[in-house]
Amino acid sequence: MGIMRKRGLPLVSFVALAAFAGLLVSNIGTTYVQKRTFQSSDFNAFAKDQSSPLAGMNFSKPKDVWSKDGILRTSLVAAFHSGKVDGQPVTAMLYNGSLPGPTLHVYPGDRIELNLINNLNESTNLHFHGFHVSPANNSDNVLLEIPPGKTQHYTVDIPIDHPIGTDWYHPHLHHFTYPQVSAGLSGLLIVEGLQKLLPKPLQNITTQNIAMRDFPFDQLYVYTHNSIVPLSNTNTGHERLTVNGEVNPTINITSGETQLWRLANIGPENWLHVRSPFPGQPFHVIAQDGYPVWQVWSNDTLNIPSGSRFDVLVTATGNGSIPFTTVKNSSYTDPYDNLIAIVNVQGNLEAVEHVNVIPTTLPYLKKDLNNATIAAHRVINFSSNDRDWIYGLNNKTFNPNRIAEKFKLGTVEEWKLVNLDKLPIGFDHPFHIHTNDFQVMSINGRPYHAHGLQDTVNVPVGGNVVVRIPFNDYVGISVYHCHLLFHEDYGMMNAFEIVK
Ligand SMILES: [Cu+2]
Repeated sequence: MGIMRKRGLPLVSFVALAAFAGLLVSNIGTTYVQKRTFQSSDFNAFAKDQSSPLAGMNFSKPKDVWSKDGILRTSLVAAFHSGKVDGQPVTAMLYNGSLPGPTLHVYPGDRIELNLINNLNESTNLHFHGFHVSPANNSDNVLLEIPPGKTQHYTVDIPIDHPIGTDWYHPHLHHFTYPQVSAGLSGLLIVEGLQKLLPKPLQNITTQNIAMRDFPFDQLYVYTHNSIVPLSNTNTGHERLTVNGEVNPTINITSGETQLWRLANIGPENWLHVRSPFPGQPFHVIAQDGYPVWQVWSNDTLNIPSGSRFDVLVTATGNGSIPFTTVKNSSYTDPYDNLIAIVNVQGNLEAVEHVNVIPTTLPYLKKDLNNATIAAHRVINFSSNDRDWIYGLNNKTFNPNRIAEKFKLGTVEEWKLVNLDKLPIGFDHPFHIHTNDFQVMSINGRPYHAHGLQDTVNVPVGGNVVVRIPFNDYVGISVYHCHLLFHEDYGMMNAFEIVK
C-alpha cells in the first residue's frame, strides 16, 4: 500500500501549511471560516453508539432507509465518532455513526423530509448530488449554513419524471466540503426503479451497492481546519480504500450469474479506475450519474472521478476468490489500495442464458441535445495556482455573493470547459454542475457520442470538453465546480442563477 501525496493537493511543507492556517483565519474572516479548537471529548462523545464492528474497521455499517407512502422521513446526525482502521485509532465525522452514512432509497415523485442535526463543532449543510430538484429555500440549497448545535429541516420534492439510478449526498459548505467529506460525511441516495427497465429475466437480479472512498483521507484536513489536534491519524500507513466502510470486503456471486453493481466514487478527490474482475465479461453500463443510458455500452474498465457513479450489469465467470481491483492511473490520482474487494465466485449457473438478455437499449426517454437550439455559448477556464492554493474559474475564485452567470429557464447552452493547467504539475479537473445534467459533445476536439446525460465529467489536463446543458424546470441560485473538493473549497466554483 503506497502512501502518496494526493493529486489535488499541492506539495507544500508543514511550515507553509501552518502559516497558511493562520492566514486563512485572518484574511478570509467571513462567516464561512471559523476559528475552532478541538477537545479530546469531541472525539469520544458518540463512541457508544457504535455497533456491528466490521473487519479492519469498527464503525457501524450503513442502514438502509426507504421512503414510505411517497415520503422519505429521516434524520441525519452529523457528529464525531472514534473508530479504528487496521487497529489504529481514527476520528471520523459521520452521519448517524455509520461509514458511509445511511443508504437512502426513494422513488420518482417522492418527497424527502429530512432533519440534518449538526452535532459537529463547525457549520455544515447538505447537497443531494445528482438530483434534478429545486436549488432554492430548504431544498438542494448549498448556500445554507447550519451552525453547530442547530438542526435544519430539508424538504426535497422529487419530480415524477426524475431520472433513476445511483446518486449520493454529502456536505457542501464552502471551505468545509473537502475536510468534512474527507472525514467520512457521505452516503448513497438511490432513486429506485432501474431494474424495471431491464428485460424480465434481469428484473430481480441481486444488486450490490459498491460505495468506494479512501478513508481516512489526508492529514491536510487538520491544517485547513486550523486545528492543533490531529483529527485523522493519517499518513501513518493505515489509510485504506473502503467499500461501504469496509476494507477489502467479499462480494458473493454465482458463476454465470448477472448482478447489478452500483459503482459510486463517494470520496473527496481520487479517481477510481476500476476493472471488471471477470475476464471476457465487461461492465455493461445501464446508468451513469443516476441517469439511465439511451444505449447500453460496455467496457472492461471505467475511470470514475470523485462524485461520479456507474450502474452496471456484470456476469461472473470463473470460480473461487477473484480480486476486484483498480487500474493504475498515476501515483497522484490512485486510491491508497488497488484492491477494492474480493469476489467470491461459487457454483455454476448457465452463463450463456443471462449474457444473452443483456439489453442494448433501455425503455427510457431519450433527451439527446444534438439538435437542440443553443441559446448561448460560453467558455469556462479552469486554472490552478498550487503555490498559493488559488483555484479559479475564468480567473475568479468563488464568492457566494457573486452571481457569475444568469441562464434562462427552458433554454440549452453550450459550454467549452477548458483546462489551462499543464503537465507535469497540472491535473485533470472533474467538472460537476448542480440541478441539471448535461450532455458531453466533444473531448479534446473529438466528437463524443453520449450514451445519456451526466452530472460530472473529467476535463483533462491541457484539454477541453464541450457540454450542452438544459436549464429545465427550476429557477434559483445553484453552483458548478471542480469535484476535487479541495479545489472547490479554494475557489474553483461559481454561483449562477436560473431565471424566468
Ligand atoms: Cu480541480
